[in-house]
Amino acid sequence: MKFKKEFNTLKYIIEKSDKILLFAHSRPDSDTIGSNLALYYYLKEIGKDVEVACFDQMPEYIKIFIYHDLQHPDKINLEGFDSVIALDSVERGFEKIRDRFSENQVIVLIDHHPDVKSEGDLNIVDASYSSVSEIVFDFFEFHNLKINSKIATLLLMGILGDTGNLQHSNTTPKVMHTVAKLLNRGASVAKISKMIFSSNRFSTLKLWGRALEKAKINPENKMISTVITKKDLEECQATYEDIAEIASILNTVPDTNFSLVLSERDGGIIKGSLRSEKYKGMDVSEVAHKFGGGGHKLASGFEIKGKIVEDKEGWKIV
Ligand SMILES: [Mn+2]
Repeated sequence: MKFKKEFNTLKYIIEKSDKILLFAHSRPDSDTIGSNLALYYYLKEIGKDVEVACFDQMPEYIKIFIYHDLQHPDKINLEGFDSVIALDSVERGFEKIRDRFSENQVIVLIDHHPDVKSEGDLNIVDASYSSVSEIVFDFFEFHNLKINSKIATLLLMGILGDTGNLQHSNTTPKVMHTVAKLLNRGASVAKISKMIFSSNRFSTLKLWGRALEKAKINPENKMISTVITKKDLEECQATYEDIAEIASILNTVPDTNFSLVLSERDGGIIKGSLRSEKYKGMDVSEVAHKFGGGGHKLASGFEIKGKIVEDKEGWKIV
């Protein structure tokens, strides 16, 4: 197992801390919530004073599964914590509060995103992990910590979320073993499948409809792409959260190499989300880098200045 030394250090840090802050990434997903809450319940169990902080609240589809009040970082006393553990959030929200901690507060970073440049006092960062929930599971297993069914369910939720229900190429044999172990510890598949299959809001489906209708395939590079304007979001009463899945859906079309979803954001920014599948043999992070972005081989993103203009012929970026 990787991170033996780090897992020992983390356990030591936890033992020495009375008050611990956990941190989830902005617009939280099931991995950041699953890993944060799994650790939260463990730390509570051993008598620690713990809070989970995040700049945003939990999305509806997770709320129907488990509810937890996430603390806005501006509304809690950050100086009061002995240590802080940022899970899945290193450069996705945590950088905004990082400088507000002092020298004698211990900072732990646990992440699986590539291109993570920040460093804490302890870094457990590895892009070969499917999810932070998988890393947290390894920590529990390494120290033989009790994984009850609640913790098992949360970690499984995180792993399923980040592997697209074990469909993405990050579903390694080790992930499958971890899933089996979590099921053995009582993770509730019924609960999770209910969450997965009842998670689509009406607004999400309407937005998907728009995006799929506008999709086009470039025969040269076999890119399948579409656009979402602010008007689309307003008319469907959808949010940015509803955009996430579209790039993956587009990828299911045979004979395409990768997908691109361009969506209008505030301040004249267009966000590009790139996705591909391992069998397609494409590295979308190369495309993202060309536009000053970054990410994984199979999931990347970038931001450009511009506007999406639509007319009878279709759409273009100006
Ligand atoms: Mn993650």
